[in-house]
Amino acid sequence: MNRRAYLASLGTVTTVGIAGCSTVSGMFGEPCSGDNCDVGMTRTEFVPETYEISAGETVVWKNTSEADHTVTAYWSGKFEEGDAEYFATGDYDDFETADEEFWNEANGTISTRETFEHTFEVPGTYSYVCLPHEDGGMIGFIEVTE
Ligand SMILES: [Cu+2]
Repeated sequence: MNRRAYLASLGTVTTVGIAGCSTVSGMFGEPCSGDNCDVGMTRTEFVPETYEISAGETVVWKNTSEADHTVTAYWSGKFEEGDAEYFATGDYDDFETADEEFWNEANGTISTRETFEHTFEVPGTYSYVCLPHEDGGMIGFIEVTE
């Protein structure tokens, strides 16, 4: 094979590879990779659905999809495991406020490539939801061990 033909075939392979990748991430989202985030998002799921950490560690969510999402903790008032701090994109203090702000004003979302983080001090299992995709089952869990 001469050099020109070799480069031409290389170019074809590379183009196909990139097109395949961007289609997958664009349409379906992708998991986080590297040190930038822990939980990624597809159009209708948190990836991974369950994420485990030790108390005192910080979880970073990143919207790795093309859709807007929320990360909204699924409890109100006092958390059953102790005085854990409530967490939600938009930094609301409770689920009712986050729910109202989203459905009335579309507030509290994170857009493509935006991140949200929360430090978990109290051990326990935390469930959270994406408000616009709750019906589609977009629910996630953070397992915090001692
Ligand atoms: Cu969502």
